[in-house]
Amino acid sequence: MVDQKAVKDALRRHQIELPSWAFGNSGTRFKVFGQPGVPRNPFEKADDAAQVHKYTGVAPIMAVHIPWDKVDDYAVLAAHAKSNGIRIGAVNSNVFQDDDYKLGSVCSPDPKARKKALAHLLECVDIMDATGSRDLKLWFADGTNYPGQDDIAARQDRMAEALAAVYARLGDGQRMLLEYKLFEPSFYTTDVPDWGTALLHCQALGDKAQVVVDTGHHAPGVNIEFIVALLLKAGKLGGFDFNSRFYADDDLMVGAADPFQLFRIMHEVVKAAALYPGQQAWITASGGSAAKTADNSEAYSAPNDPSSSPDASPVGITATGALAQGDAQGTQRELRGIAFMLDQCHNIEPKIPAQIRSVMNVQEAVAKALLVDAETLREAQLAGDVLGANAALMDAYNTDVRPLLAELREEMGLAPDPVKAYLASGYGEKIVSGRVGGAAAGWGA
Ligand code: RM4
Ligand code: MN
Repeated sequence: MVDQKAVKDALRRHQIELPSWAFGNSGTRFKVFGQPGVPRNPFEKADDAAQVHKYTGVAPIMAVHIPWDKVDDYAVLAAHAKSNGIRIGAVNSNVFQDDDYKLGSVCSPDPKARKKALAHLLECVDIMDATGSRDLKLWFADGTNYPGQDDIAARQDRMAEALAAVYARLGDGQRMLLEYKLFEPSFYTTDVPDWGTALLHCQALGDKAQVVVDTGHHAPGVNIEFIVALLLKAGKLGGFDFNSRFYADDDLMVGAADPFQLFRIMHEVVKAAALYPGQQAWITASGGSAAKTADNSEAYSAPNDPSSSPDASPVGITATGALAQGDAQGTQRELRGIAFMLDQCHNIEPKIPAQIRSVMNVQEAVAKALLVDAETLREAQLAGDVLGANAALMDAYNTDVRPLLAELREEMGLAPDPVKAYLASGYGEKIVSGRVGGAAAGWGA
């Protein structure tokens, strides 16, 4: 049996980062349907993000996108966020919306375009200094449309050169997260199309460079949890961009299209003790002949509460010593602080409730992953009990965790139903009547 209190403790500690751009207008290349009351500047985006945190209690971070969130003084923006109970998270660079980037940014054959792109990336690190952000998130639209258009290998060299220059500029406690994407806007090659390419670059750079997995950036059918498991093992998973998709990079609400996939991903995260810094280690299936210890049922005990799990091993070492200790500790050090970000657009649904729903969807997947009975699963796996092992996973997935989450919210002093509480608050009406005049924020603004 899994300890419910320990599950709740873990859920309380797991934080989700919101994208500023989810609060602005968005659409497809066919049409942007504007919504009344959307923010007109980054300060109003922070106000809206703070609402999501207010009703969920686990989303105190807002990522920014530059120049969409350009302000005169980023320290003022950070202070504004702080006064609303949130902070500024990842700084997302934007080297894809300028005429100079027609042939790419850091990979462009044109040295002027490369120089301009690099200057922007370095400016983003300056912004991190001002906001106190830990993460620089790099996504490049770079690529080519036609065979022969440019030299694939030479473009990799240009990418590596730019990344190295940015890496050298990072300060203590700052990381760069490299995001890959299969295709779009380029249709023949993309310069960072997959996790292998991203990982090679990050490995060449060093500890402060890690990979971001955007769940919408793979070919259909790709086993994302496998990628997650390997990046976790390598200590190179820096963060997620969560969203869901039916076809390509749909940017729909996370957990909407395939909640089972989200659960499988979070199962890997929980197993790797990477849900939050200091998460107590999970018992792994690679335990081999490792002896069962007294604290197996406490696999999710609060990490800072040794009394709840007297036999618990230090963070990074499984209770059974299942992983080689050196590996586990090394991996844990690299993993500290995976950014669980949302990267979504709410084209037709109201934005703030959609973000609240998305946070709830992530929490449901995490709760189910935490409910997997580690010991039962491990025993079945080691015994070659295919059906038993699968059942251990499915039992957790099929648990209705909504009552547990409602209870947790009440314990946190929150309403049990965050969407309902937000809708009843009148904030939605207030921004519609209050935000008149000025230009609504949106893609490219
Ligand atoms: C890209 C990628 C980035 C996001 C932009 C808006 O496809 O997912 O993370 O910042 O879109
Ligand atoms: Mn993304």
